[in-house]
Amino acid sequence: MQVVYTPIHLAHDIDTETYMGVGVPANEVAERAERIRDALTADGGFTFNEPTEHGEAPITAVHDEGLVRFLEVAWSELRAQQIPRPFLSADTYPNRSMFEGMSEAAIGRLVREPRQHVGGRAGFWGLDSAAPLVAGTYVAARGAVDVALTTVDLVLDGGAQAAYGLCRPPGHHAARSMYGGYCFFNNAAIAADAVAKATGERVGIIDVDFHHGNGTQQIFWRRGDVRYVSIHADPERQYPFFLGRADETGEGQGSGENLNLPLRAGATDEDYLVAVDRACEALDAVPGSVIVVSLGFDTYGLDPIGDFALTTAVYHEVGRRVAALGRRLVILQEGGYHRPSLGENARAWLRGAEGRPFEPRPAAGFGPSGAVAG
Ligand code: Q9C
Ligand code: ZN
Repeated sequence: MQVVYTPIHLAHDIDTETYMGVGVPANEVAERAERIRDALTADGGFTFNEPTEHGEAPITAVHDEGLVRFLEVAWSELRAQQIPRPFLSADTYPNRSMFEGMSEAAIGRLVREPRQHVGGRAGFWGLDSAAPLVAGTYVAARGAVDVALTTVDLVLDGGAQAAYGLCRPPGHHAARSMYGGYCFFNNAAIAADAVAKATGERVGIIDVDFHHGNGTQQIFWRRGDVRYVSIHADPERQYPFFLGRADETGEGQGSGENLNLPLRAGATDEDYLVAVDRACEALDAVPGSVIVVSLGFDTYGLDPIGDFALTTAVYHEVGRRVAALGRRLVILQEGGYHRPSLGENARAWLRGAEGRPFEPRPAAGFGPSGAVAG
């Protein structure tokens, strides 16, 4: 399988995130992508490509230009304002109740980007404090978009039946005018929009990250040309909390084009495959030749922030079932934070998507017990 990877992601060099006001060791770290790269290299069945530059136009096709400009200058503003922080995180967010009783028209006028303080600006553009921004974040996030768009090129122009973009930072929590949840630009949404425009066909997205892809849902909410289907932890108990429920189905042209399949804590391989079959049915009903996959491994049983119980073997089966739709696949990496298993889980999924068998490699750090060796 063709793979797109760039070391530019290393510039997004994160070691700490904030969780409920306290600094904790970061989950979304560079080692994640390096582990996956190493495992795919060792496998021998993957061909690596460098991304090509695709510029800003495909980004502003789905994101507000103000978000792009803020992310571009945020780090230098933090430094210029002499706020001694190892990373940028917001001070104040515009909670919706701040505007309670004001008309929609008034709110549209009053909720505006503060011109000066970077902590207020980060609150205006940001969803949460879990997406630390450092000196190299913007360059790395642009690199991840180029990875996604180069993966699209391999599928649309290169004749690949499936290709994998090792995007880092991930993207599915980033909405049109918002970053958050370790995400800055929505790689999968940018890719799906590019596919829709290039082919004139309808596009399906299947999001199998542990978390609901609120950003992707928001971006395509009213669009009839992109169907978004997501299997994720019920937002009653898990991030992003405020979107991802089963009754969110889209509006206008997008009415019926959004399908959320929330699952309980402890969801097993069997539970998950039932949801995968429902998701595949919804995608099978959409005409078109390309499906974008938002691929996460935070569904794994040992993931430090997920609460599902999936095993490596099920990823091979999920990849197989998604490929069985018979569409070309643009597979893009989202989350997954149990670092020792990431390489094996990626190998399992991608080999399944290519119809190749998967033999686990115990040497990768796992005994058959699933115990973590390294
Ligand atoms: N105690 C993705 O998987 N909250 N983003 C983490 C940890 C944020 C996940 C709380 C989770 C964001 C791409
Ligand atoms: Zn996730």
